[in-house]
Formats: sequence, structure tokens, C-alpha cells
Amino acid sequence: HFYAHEPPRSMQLLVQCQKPFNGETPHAVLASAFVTPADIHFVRNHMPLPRGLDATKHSITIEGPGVGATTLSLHDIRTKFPAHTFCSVLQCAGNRRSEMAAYRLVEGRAPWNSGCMGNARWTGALLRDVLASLWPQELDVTNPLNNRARHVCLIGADQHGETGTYYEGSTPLAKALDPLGDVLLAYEMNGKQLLPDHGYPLRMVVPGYVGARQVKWLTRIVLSENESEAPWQKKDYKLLPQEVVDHEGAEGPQGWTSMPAVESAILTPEAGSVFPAATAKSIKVRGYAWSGGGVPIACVDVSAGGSSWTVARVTATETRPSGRVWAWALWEADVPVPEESRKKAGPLRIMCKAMDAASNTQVARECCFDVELQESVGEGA
Ligand code: MTE
Ligand code: MO
Repeated sequence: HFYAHEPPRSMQLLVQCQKPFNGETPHAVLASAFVTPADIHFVRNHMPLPRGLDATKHSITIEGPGVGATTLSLHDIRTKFPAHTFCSVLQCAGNRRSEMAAYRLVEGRAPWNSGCMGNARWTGALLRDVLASLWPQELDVTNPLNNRARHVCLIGADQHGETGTYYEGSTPLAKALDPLGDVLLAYEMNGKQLLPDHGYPLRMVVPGYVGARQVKWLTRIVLSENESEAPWQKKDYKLLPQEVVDHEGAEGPQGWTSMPAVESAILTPEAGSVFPAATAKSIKVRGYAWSGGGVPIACVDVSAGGSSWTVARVTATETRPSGRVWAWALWEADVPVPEESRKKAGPLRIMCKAMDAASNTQVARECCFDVELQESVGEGA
């Protein structure tokens, strides 16, 4: 009965779970639009959708050590602070075993969760501006270390049915106060009010951080000396070094919640797609690349077979006036199929890897899987 009030959802979402709702965006849809449409953007809920939220009545409470407590209406957030609009990648990355597949080289497969990603255009007020206006004397915005608080806990309206616990995550105060950090109290997605599944009427956008920190249905902000104690913060969505991802219950260092430095993945063709060996001189490959650190992507290399690499063309990306890039780069490449591979039918491995402008490269997370070269496709059809 906790799930009796879920909203209608697009039939295009690939449903992984109904209660709580988890749906992915098909790869081809991701590849076809720079800005992922809101209704097909992946959804990851941990609990039933909260009820009774109303943009016209919504307010949040903000409190912290040495600064006090206050209430702020969504109306004030919309009207009293400059609005900022930019694209930011949202990606789900838990350390549950299946999810971690995306963080390692999975032989012969695409990363399972490249559909748990989207690039939306968010509008909202900067958390930095809001905090600075609330406590101009008490909070040192220019030097986060002068404050007692080190973290910002963000609490949502969605509750666990049995325990009543609210969803929660936290972000380092230094990230929230960083003038280039772009931490947003977002009230619009792609130019329209948020959809219920994406946090209506107000959510956090924390560019470059794991999806789990980007709290939806925001109701409370608590400045705190420690990071959030919530399980989604301490256990489920802690990024760990490659070597320890299999250690059950391992906890990462505090605040280590930003995304891998550089990542790219192939969106089309899908793994297992069939191409005619005789005529497929090249294969058109499309995908995305991004750097969680806000660093522009410098290049993406794509290969069929691994003996030679082709530099992909970036077809779309978006840079902030600060030079940071929170959007993804969509790319495409016509990748030559090696002569030797075309002579005999069989699997052909396609791969991509990216490098960012700070020379960070993608190593173990390289994306690779097989397509199939087939003799005389279509003959007799
Ligand atoms: N916020 C609340 N309140 N409840 C949630 O279950 N899920 C988190 C995050 N914020 C969640 C939340 C996770 S794990 C992810 S990946 C993103 O929201 C997904 O955001 P989306 O559903 O808008 O794509
Ligand atoms: Mo997530």
C-alpha cells in the first residue's frame, strides 16, 4: 500500500524494479539527444514517491552549528536569488556488486548501467548564494575551513514505509561554497517544472558527484561537522578504489563521492549487433564521454579490433562560463573494420576510451563489447 500513489511513467523506460521504481533510458535514446528528455531520463527511487508536495506552498528548513535555523520558501528561492541554468550529467553509481560492473572492464559486455545516466538542463539558485545571504556574519563563504561545519546534509521528503527514515545524503561544505562548484537548488529540468520522479518541486544538483547526493524532494538542509550517517551515504554509494569493490561493507574515505575522473561509453551499436562482413568497411559508433571533475574532454578514441584507433568527433557539449564542463560530450566515429576481420565472419570487439584536458585517461573502465560480423547477411531473405 506504500506504493499506491506512483505517477504515470513513460513506456520507453526500461524498468529494473517497480517498488521502488528504477528505470533506465534506452541507449539509442541517450545517443539521439544532447539534452535527455525529462520523461525518459532514468529514475532511481529508494522509496515510494512522497505525497502532498506543492510548489506554491513548499518551503525548506536550513540549520547548522553556529549559524542558527531558518525557513525559506520555494517562492523566495525562485525570486530572491539569481537563476542559473546549465547541463549536468546525472549518473547512478552504487557499489552494489552489479552496479560496480560499470567500474571495471567487463569482458565482452557493455557497462550494464550506461542507461542509468542522463544529461539534463537544470535551473535553480546556487546553494552558495542562499547560504551567503542567510548568515552573512556567521558563515565564512570565502574560506570553508573557518566554519565549524564541514558538510551539508540534504534531506528529502521520501520516507521508508516501515521505519519512517527520510532519504538523505551529504556534500562537503567546500564543494557547496566553491564559486565554481555550481551546487544548485533546482526547481526546473529542461525548462519546465520538475517531474514528480525527478524531485518536484525542488531537488539538489551537485555537478560531478554521484547521483545519490543529488537529493530529490528537498525539505531540509543541515550544516554539519560530519558527513551524513545515512546508509545511502556511508554504505551504498561510496566509491571505492578498483581493488576493494568486492569487499562487502567496505567504507570509503569521508566525502569521497565525486565521480570517476574520465569515462566514456558506446551507446550505439548495441552489443551483439550484426554487420555484413563483405560490405561493412566501417561501423558508425556513437557514445558519450565526460569527466566528473568538470574538466573538458580532450579526445575519445574508438577502435574495432584494437589494432588501430580512430579519433571521434564531438557532436555536442556545453561549457560553463567558468570553463567547467558538467555536461557530457556526445561523439561519433566511423570506425574502419580491419581487412582481416572482414575476411572471416565472427565477433568483432569495439572499444572506446577517453582522455580529459588534464590528461586523465580512462584505463580500467574502458568500454568494450563485441558486435558480430556475418557472411552473406540478407541472402535469401
Ligand atoms: N533523493 C531522494 N530524496 N530519494 C532517492 O531515492 N535517489 C538518488 C538521488 N536522489 C534518491 C534521491 C539516486 S541513488 C540517484 S542516482 C538520483 O537521485 C537519481 O535521480 P533521478 O531519479 O532524477 O534520475
Ligand atoms: Mo544512484
